Amino acid sequence: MLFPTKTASIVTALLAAGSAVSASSAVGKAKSTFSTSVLSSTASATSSAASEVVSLAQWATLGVTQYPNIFDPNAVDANEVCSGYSLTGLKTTKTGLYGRLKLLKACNVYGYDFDELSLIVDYQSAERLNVQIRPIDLTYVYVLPETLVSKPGIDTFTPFIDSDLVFAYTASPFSFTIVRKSTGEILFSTAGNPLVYENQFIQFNTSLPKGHFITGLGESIHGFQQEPGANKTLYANDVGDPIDANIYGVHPIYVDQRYDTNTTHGVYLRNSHAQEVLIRDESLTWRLLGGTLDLYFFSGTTVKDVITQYVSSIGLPNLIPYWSLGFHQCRWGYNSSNRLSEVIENFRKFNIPLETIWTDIDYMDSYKDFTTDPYRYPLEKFQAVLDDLHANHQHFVPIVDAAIYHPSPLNESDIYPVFDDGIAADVYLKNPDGSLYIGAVWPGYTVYPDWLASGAQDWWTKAMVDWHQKVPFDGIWLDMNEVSSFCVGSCGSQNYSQNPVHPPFDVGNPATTFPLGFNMTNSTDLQYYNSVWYTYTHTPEPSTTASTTTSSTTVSTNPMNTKAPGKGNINYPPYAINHQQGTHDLAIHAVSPNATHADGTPEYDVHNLWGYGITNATYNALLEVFPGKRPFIISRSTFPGSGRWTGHWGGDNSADWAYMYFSIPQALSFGLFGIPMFGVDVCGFNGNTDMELCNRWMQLGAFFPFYRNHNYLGAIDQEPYVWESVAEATRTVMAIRYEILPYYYTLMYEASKTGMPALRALSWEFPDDKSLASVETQFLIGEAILVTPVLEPHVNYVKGVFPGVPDEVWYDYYTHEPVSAGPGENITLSAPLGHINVHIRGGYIIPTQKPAYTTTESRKNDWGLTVALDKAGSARGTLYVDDGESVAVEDFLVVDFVATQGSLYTFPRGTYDVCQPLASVTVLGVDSKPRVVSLGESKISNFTYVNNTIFVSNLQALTSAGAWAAPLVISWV
Ligand code: MIG
Repeated sequence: MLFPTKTASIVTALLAAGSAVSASSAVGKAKSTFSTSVLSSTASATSSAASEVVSLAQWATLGVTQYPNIFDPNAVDANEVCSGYSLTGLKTTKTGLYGRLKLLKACNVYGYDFDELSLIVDYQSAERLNVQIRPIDLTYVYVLPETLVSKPGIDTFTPFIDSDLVFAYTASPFSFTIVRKSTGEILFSTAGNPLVYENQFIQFNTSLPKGHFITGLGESIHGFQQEPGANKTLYANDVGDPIDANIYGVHPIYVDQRYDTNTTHGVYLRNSHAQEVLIRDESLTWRLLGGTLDLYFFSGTTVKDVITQYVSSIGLPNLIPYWSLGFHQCRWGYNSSNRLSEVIENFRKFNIPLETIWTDIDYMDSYKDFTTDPYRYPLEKFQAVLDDLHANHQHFVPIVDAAIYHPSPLNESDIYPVFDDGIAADVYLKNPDGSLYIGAVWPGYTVYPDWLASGAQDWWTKAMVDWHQKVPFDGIWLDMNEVSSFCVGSCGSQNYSQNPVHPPFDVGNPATTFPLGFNMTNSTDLQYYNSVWYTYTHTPEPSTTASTTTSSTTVSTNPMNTKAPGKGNINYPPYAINHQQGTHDLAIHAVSPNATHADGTPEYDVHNLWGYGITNATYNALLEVFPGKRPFIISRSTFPGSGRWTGHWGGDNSADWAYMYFSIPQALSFGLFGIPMFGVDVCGFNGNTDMELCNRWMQLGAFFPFYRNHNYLGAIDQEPYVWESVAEATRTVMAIRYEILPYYYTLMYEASKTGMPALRALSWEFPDDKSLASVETQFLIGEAILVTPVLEPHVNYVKGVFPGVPDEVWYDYYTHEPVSAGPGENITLSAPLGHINVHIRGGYIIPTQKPAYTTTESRKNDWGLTVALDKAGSARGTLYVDDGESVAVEDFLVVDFVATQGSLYTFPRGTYDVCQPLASVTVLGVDSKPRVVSLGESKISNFTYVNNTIFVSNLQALTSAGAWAAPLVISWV
């Protein structure tokens, strides 16, 4: 039960009164108890008409205990007991090879062995080779449709001779090897291990060189490198960011970074099933619970090459709207429209830029999508808040949850047209018997859109378009789309008339934890800490057994094949993956694998694509809501290709230093996954943050593409104005972020054209320096800006390396002093609280614009250029400008900058009109004071020269036609 009577009435009274008192702290005092029936009944008032509200019992969430194979010391090793296949009838085709693989001897290790497979090798382009292996009899095999997930195709006819990659094989037992032609290096080899291809278990291995450096394979909270011993479970999971476990998204791609031999390459497995990848000293083992082997090898030879090759083949990321680079404030617990406007005003009062305010599920009427709570967010008041916001060039993004509330047929006033429309259009997932699949999420028992149903898009688009007329949002935040369900199986099938039911656990309990190193003398924090308490009890009940599916008539010709063909046991597959949830049942916090799509596909085959489906549908819907404008979406669950429609946030991290640290490898990984618009919950989601952590994090987050502060319902407030020091640190860092927005936007544009993300690992930019491979405490923005954040408490310094020295020169962003560091030297930089180290790389020119409160306003400000000279006195850079919002950009401007031998040249081209003048130019690394500075023919008298830096300002009068209206030459001699 969620709200015992007394607490519930207090909460309800507070909410109805629109009180600013946080409901979360009151709710937190509720003592949690669980009844022994499926539903526990308690008198509780909510804003819905139901007077009797029940909670789902906790045991309905438990599932059936599975023993993850990777933990089982007695687990059968398929490599030991299976014999593999033998290759026959190999033929060359126009683009590669075709052959058949015959099962040597069935091993039935975790399923039914397929007798015969086809092998297709395609030389797709000079840099991409595709190896496909799949059963000849595809009756029960899910073949991922090209219409659903892009399938890299054959670019142009490439005679094999052009390919950098070569497919070699051994016929029996079959194994294959991918070799780089130019160097002879083996990139990938299954030699020595059998191919195992069963209906519910496919396994292949590749050998890896000792000391390998593998990155990718997500989503998980993990260091950047997938080191030997790492086990990656790839199964979309609604869970609060555990370390080293499966979380929201699935990205079966890795980069094998090889130094010395110039053989860095990438491997992508296009498959939507649950997977596990085991990385060991000299091998990588890939296990799949179904589908086909559709492997792509990208030849590199640098990581940047692999990224652009991979990302352009799965789909380039969309260009984000300019405004989305502004700062976003969110929290779970903005429990009234009054509170929302108070927060917006507070940002203004404290002069901290706020571009976008977000609302979590608090705004909804009983947690139903496309509704607003009549008491907490009365529509007219809410609309007034949003009108004000828009008048001030600010934006609004609401959460939209994945599941759709199922109204109770027993309650005539339980009306939910969105649900009814979906029934009419037949767009919900079903049980195998054709009845509705009914799980449970926040609103109670819910149904789930089936993105494979033909009417789903139109239904979703209509819901979005209609709702936007009432609640003028600017973008959409997609949550719970793994897709999550709080109970195992279709628990609502017999019970939905009890709706609304509460979730089977407490919500909003104030966490009693503070970050590592939390300073207990901080009286504000401590007071709060002492004022909260939390009790948790539970009475688990034995679980029910869920249904299974097994059927087939095809029989193997192999006498050893004792297992039945068919789909197998899809709810409880023989190979148990390490799904990081309670009993490891695949249906915990997820719709059950036997939920069925319109075309008959069980969720088992496409679970990892649910979030991808809703993202695609939302993108299309937003194109209707905002014709011609770029949709802005942040989605929790992602898959290869999601970047075409959405950005991503790192999910439910904790307000702890470790999670701030992990935000960097997670961001780098998402760059590689083709989703460059990435950020995490700044200051931390779960648990209470504190002043020091939030100070450091607001500064670090300012350099991520997506910059959003968000936290948990029960946690203390953490808007940057809550602490004076955080407010100050935030203003400082936001001034930098907004100043370099033209540079950042140019990088996001580049990402949308090439796939190369804005936020980069040092090793990507300096691919020859092996010592940089594992650096994940620093990162680059593009090629030119190096960020070295403090990631630990109670220090006033930070250590960092400066790649490329002594050939490269790095200037302190604030002082313009060049850094003095030796090659590979980890030097100590001063980093008092409120200061983040940022360095500009010599050789680069950064276009800037004077910061303002919103991006709309900053885009109207004067321009500047920061020219950081390299050792030879040269630099270059690029600027891309457009209207910041059109999908089909007609007018744009590209300006190339070159500085050499005492002159800076600008080369604008394009039709986008920029009327703001160029106000200032700052040149770093000038050896001696110039006698004359001039712009074209005009001499400029008021320049200054300090610290080897020339500051030229007040150029407006000379560039009043617009900074980039014509080429300029600025010289210093
Ligand atoms: O079950 O909407 O990751 O950002 O605040 C939790 C409430 C549901 C999970 C999201 C989080 C969000 C929260 N949601």
